[in-house]
Parts: sequence; C-alpha cells; structure tokens
Amino acid sequence: MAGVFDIDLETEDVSDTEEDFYDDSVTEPDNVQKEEVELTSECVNRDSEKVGPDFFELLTVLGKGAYGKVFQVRKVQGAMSGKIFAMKVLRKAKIVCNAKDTAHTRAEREILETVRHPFIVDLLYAFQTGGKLYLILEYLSGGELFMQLEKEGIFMEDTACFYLGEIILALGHLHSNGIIYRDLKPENIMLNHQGHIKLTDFGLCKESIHDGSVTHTFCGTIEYMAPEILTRSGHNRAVDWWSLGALMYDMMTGSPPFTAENRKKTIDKILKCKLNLPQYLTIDAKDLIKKLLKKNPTQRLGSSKADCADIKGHPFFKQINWGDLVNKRVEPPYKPQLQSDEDVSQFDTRFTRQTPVDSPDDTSLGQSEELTFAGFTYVAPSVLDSLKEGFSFEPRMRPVRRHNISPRTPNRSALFKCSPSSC
Ligand code: FS9
Repeated sequence: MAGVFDIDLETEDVSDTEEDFYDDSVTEPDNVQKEEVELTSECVNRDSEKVGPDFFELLTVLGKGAYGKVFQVRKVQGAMSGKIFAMKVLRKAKIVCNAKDTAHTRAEREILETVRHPFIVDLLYAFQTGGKLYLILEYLSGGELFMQLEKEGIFMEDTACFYLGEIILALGHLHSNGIIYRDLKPENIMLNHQGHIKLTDFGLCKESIHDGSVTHTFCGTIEYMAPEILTRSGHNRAVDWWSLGALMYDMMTGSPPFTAENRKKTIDKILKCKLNLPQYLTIDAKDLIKKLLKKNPTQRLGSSKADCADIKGHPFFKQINWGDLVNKRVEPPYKPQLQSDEDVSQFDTRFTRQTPVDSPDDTSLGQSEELTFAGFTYVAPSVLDSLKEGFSFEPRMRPVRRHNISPRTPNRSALFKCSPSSC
C-alpha cells in the first residue's frame, strides 16, 4: 500500500521542531515594509498560469498501478520551463468507485498542500481534466531507499542513524499537523539527488485489492505494520514509531523483524512472536529497537505527548545534531550516481523501459462525482515566487538515457531470521 495515512483529528498538541528548519539563503532586511495578505486559494492562483497536461512532456514511466501512473515529465511552457518533475495521473472513474479511495485522494492533495518539510515531497501543481487528476511533484532522482538497502544488504549503524534521523523529523512534522503516515516501509521512502530522505506517496494503494478477506484488506507489504493496525483495534500516531522500529531492524539485519512464508503467518508473528535481536547490534541499537517494537502501543517509545522528542533523545542518536540534520547540513551516506537532472537509472527498468503514454480520458462523470474533486486545483506559493522573479529553466538537450542494468540483488534474504524457538 502506498503511504496510506490518516488525518488524526483527535491528535493532541504535539510539539514540532518547525523553528528548527529554515531556508537560510533568504534573509530579509529590517527596514522592509510588510503587508499582511490573507492567503486563500483564489489569491494564490490569481496571478498564475492555468496549467494543464499540455504543459508537460512525458519522458519516462516511473510507476504504474490500478488507479493510475507516475511519469517523469519536463515542463515545456511557462514558469520553470525545462525543469523536470514527477507527474502522478489518477483516473477519477476508478477512484470514485470507492469512498475510501476518494477520501485518500482528496486528503493526499490537501496534505501535500499543507505540509512543507525538507524530508517530505513538495507539491508544485494540482489540476484536473474531465477524467483525470494530476499532481505535479518534485522529481526525486535518487529512487527508493529500498534500492540502496538491496544494494548494500544491510546498513552500518551510522548510515541507519542518518536515514532514521531524517525520517523521524518528517514523521514528527506530520504528527504535529495531525497526520499519521501509517505505511512507513522502504518502498515508500525516496531519496533526492543529494541522497536526502523524502517521504512520498500519501495516497492510494499502488494495487487495488478489495476482496474483503481479512488478510487481503491490506494491500502491499504488511511486514512493517503495527499489531494494532492489523487487528483493527484502533490506532494512533504510535503506529508510525512501530514501523520505524521495523525499518530500523530491517536496515541493520537485512530483513524485517517478523517474516513468514505467507501473509497470515506474518501477521501471526507480528501479533504474537517475541522479538529476536542479533548479538552483533550495539547495546543502544538493541535498546531502541526493543522500545519501538513494543506490541502495546501505550508502552512504545514515542507514544507520549512528546512524540518524536522521546526518540530523538535516545542514546542511539547521541552523535546527531538535530539542527544540522533538519537543515541538510549533514552529508548523506550515499550520493546517487546521476548523469543529469533527468537520470532514471535509480528506477526499476520494468517501468522505465515502457513507452510513456497518458491516454486521453475526457469521460465526463456525473455532477455529484464532478463535485467530489472540486477545489483540487493548486499552485504552490514557490511557483508564484518564481513567476514574479521571471525565473525559468532553459530546456536542455536530452542525453541518451542509461538504464539500470543490474536487477535488485537478493543478498538481503535471510541474513538473520527469527528462529522458531523464539515464537
Ligand atoms: N519522483 C520520482 N519517483 C517518485 N515515485 C513515487 C511514486 C512511485 C509510484 O509508482 N507510485 C504509484 C502510484 C500509483 C497511483 F495509482 F497512485 F498513481 C500507481 C502506481 C504507482 C513511483 C516513484 C516520486 N514521487 C514524487 N516524486 C517522485
């Protein structure tokens, strides 16, 4: 499932580290006169271009599923002409069939507008045609963190510490906005061109599996899901800290903490199996994993009002300067090897080899379905700033694309497994 999230309306005040991150390239002189302007979608969109599918040239397919596709595109008109983006295209007719999917789609667009964070993907534009919804997102050329993890097998503790630190800051920020990510796993964590973390996919399942059976009501990987999600016994933001623990275990041992040959057995293990920690982990790593993988969410580290602050203060992160980390002043452990802005070598060739086509779909839906997506259109304030400055990226000649030659290496399998005796 791709980043299914909840907007947790009951979330209490969770303090955020918002003042920690800032764009230090912008400084304002003291004598500048300021005018207060209320930001509404009307005034935000007023002076901007009316962007549509024609503004984007399709370059490559990055992902595909039952609801739509994700393309790498180049903007070919107006502001930021020549710049590369990711374009998510969703079929309205597919989405409106299911009330939950409709809610998730609307929420993704709203979350991406609300949330600005260095480690969360940026939304630049949102628009729609009769049959489709479009999100224009920053292009993340580093690909999935999963790819890097597959390549390395396991991460050194310093490497894991860096990635986990950036993820904690992103999750803490979501929580402080009342949002639970709910589906943290290596496939949903992307890297930008510098190798920094970006959480993406706040929307639908990549596949649509709605057969109603208990084990298949969750689509995609379940290995990182908290017990209380799997039992549907009510959950809160502590589910994200469980997933962080499962991810940490995976990064350091080569597989998630509870795995089995099928989904039912995996769920059984997540619910009942005792955690088995390999000896080679440091005391601090073992202690943090144990505290994050508490089956009872009220006992889990991060479940208190302090949220991520409790995790940030754990000795495992003692060498992290959180201010430097949030301001991207810490060098990422791996810098993606990229030839150009449009390099797709970090993506799966199963997708990138496909011919990119966005089939025309101007199906007109019924009036009530049409209303479902009213107010979807959006232009980011950063785009308007660039318009004011007359900013434009010159289109470049497109170099010959290099495809990723090697498939994912299977060297992470069963490096360390939960022994039957511990269950
Ligand atoms: N830059 C590069 N890659 C991004 N990806 C994140 C999403 C990935 C994906 O395949 N998503 C996906 C979505 C659907 C849906 F139906 F919802 F449209 C179906 C199938 C797959 C692809 C890689 C990315 N995201 C933001 N910037 C990015």
